[in-house]
Amino acid sequence: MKKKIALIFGVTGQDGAYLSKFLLKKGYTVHGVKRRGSTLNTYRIDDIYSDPLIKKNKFYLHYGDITDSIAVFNIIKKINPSEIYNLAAQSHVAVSFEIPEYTTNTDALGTLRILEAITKINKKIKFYQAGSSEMFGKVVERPQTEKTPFYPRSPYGVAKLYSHWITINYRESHNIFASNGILFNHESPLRGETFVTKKIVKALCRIKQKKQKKLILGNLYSKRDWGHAIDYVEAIWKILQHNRPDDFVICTGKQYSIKQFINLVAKNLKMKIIWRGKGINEKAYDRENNCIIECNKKYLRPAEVDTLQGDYSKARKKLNWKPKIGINGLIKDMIAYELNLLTDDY
Ligand code: NAP
Ligand code: G4F
Repeated sequence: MKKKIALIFGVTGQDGAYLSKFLLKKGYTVHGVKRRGSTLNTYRIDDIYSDPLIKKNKFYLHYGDITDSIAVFNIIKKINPSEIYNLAAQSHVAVSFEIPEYTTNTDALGTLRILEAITKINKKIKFYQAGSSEMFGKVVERPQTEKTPFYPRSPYGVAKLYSHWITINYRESHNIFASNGILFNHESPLRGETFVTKKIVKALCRIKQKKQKKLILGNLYSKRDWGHAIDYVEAIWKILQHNRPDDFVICTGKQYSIKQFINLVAKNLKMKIIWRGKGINEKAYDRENNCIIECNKKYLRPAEVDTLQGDYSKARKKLNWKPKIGINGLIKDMIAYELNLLTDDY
C-alpha cells in the first residue's frame, strides 16, 4: 500500500483529536497544525504526542494558522501529504456574531488558502472541508439532505457556506479531489466547554456532587440532531476514500430539544428535576426545590437555528456509513468522563 500521510488543520480540536487517533490506527503518518498560544492547547492530543527526539509514533505537530497564507503554503509544501483535512475554524456560532470578521477570515478564507496552495503544490492531494448543518440554518425542508437549499443564520454559517462552494468550485475548475462533509452536531467527552451538551453534562454532574449550584442556559427549545464524534471522524475518512470527490450529509436522523437533552442527562444521573415557568422564566428544580437551571437572555442568539434533522441515506449507500452510537450512548460517555474528572479532584 502507498504510504499515507495526512495533514490536519485544527488538530487540537475535538474532531482533530479523534481523527488523529483514528488515522494513526489505520497506519497513517499524521501531521497536525497547532496555533501558538500563551497557554497550552494540546490537552486533547497529549496522549499521542511525544517529543520528536524520543518519538514513539508517527504523529507530528507544526505551528501555523489558516489566516496566514505563508504558513499554510509552507506547511503543505514541506509535508506534501496525500490527504488534507481542514477542521480548523472559529467553530462557536454565538461567538461568530461578536467576531464576524475574524470568523470569516478563518472559516471562509482559510479554506481558500489551503485550496489555492494545493493547486500550486500538488494537485493530487485529496482535500476534506469540514462543512456544517448550520448552513441549512432556517431550514426550508425536513429532513435535510445534500440537495436541501441553504439558508445560513450566523456569520459562522455564512462563512462555512463560502467554504462549501469554494471547495466545489476548486473541484470543478482545477480537477482536484476536494470533498465537503456537511456534518450535523457531534459531541463527545472532548467537546469544547461552551457548547451546550458539554455545558449541561458537566454542570449536572457537578450539581449532583454538590460542587455547583446552578446552570444558566439560553434557548431550551431549539432542536439538534446530535451524534458522537467517534462515528463522525470515521465518516470524514470514508469521504476521502470514496472513488470520487463528492459532498455528504453526516447525521443520525434523530432530533431532540435542549430541554429533552437535559432530561435525558438527568435521567442517566438518576436526578429528579421538575420544570416550572415559561419562556425565559422557565426553571428546573431539584427534589429539595432548589432552582438548578435557569435561562438568561445573554445566551440567546440574534438569529437562531430552530431545528436540524438530517438524512444520511447518501452516506449509507455510497460510503457504507451509519452512526453506531445513539443519544444515550453519547450521554453515558460524556457523563463517565466528567464523573471521572470529579473523582480525580479529591
Ligand atoms: P473545535 O473543537 O472548536 O476545534 C477547532 C480547531 O480549529 C481547533 O484545533 C482550533 O485551534 C483550530 N483553529 C481555530 N482557528 C484557527 C486558525 N485561525 N488557524 C488554525 N487553526 C485554528 O471544533 P470541532 O468541534 O472539532 O469541529 C471541527 C470542524 O468541524 C470545525 O471546522 C467546525 O466548524 C466543523 N463542524 C463541527 C461540528 C460539531 O458539531 N462539532 C459540526 C459541523 C461542523 P485551538 O485549539 O488553538 O483553538
Ligand atoms: O451547542 P451549540 O453552541 O451548537 P450549535 O450552535 O448548534 O453549533 C454547533 O453545531 C454546528 C453544526 O450544526 C457546528 F457547525 C458548530 O461548529 C457547532 O459545533 O448550541 C446548540 C443549541 C443552540 O440552539 C443554542 O441556542 O443550544 C442552544 N443553547 C441554549 N443554551 C445554547 C445554550 N448553546 C450554547 N452554546 N450555550 C448555552 O448556554
